[in-house]
Amino acid sequence: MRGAFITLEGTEGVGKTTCLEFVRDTLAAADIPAVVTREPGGTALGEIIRDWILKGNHGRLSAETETLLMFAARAFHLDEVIRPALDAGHWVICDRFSDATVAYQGGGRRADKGWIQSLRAAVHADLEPDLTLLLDAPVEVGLNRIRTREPDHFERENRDFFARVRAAYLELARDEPHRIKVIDATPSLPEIESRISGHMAAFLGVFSR
Ligand code: T5A
Repeated sequence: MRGAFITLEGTEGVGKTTCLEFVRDTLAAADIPAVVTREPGGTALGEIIRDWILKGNHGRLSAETETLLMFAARAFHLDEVIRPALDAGHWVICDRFSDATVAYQGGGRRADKGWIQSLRAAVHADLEPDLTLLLDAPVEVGLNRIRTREPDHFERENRDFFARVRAAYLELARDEPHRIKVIDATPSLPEIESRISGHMAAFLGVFSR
């Protein structure tokens, strides 16, 4: 039986990477080792694409080019890391996946969402996350948490851009409530972890190994 595919999503600084560690520890406590990876990234090619995009030393990068680069990195990531791990029965936890493209390039950059969904179908019609934890907070909360670091290509965007990203994420969650669990990311970390624990317990109950 293939392993479970879990993704974490949300706008900048909401705590995905912090919570990912907690998800990994929760699985480890249940004796389920997991492969942890991220997007864009997770492979040598993906990390090059990530580095190139996030550094932002490019000229005008259109929403469409950005989208295609995300899916190029994703297609390779699926072939090299995600599908082999799942097929071998391992669980995979991924920091962002295709929902991020719908939210950032579709919502934030206003690339055509129908086109993005067709790319999604072309690249991984056979595979969607089994569980997505969407950390949600007002844009200012996340941006405040990361305000002391040097902003990357996306973090240089304005508040309206992130409001559109957040709205697109919440729309996805409304469309797929069984897969996408929205977690209020504004309270303290222990409170958020307790909510994640609840979702993980329910998920572990239905996803038999
Ligand atoms: N992207 C990605 C696209 O545009 N399209 C795509 O298809 C994909 C896959 C990737 C960028 O690429 C874009 C989106 C992104 O802009 P990234 O590093 O994955 O970059 O994403 P970021 O959002 O930039 O990651 P961040 O590190 O900024 O945010 P996280 O992971 O959400 O936040 P985290 O865990 O690092 O926490 C940030 C700070 O907040 C503190 C932490 O200790 C840390 O200092 N914190 C809290 N503080 C108080 N209370 C809490 N509850 C806290 N939780 C965390």
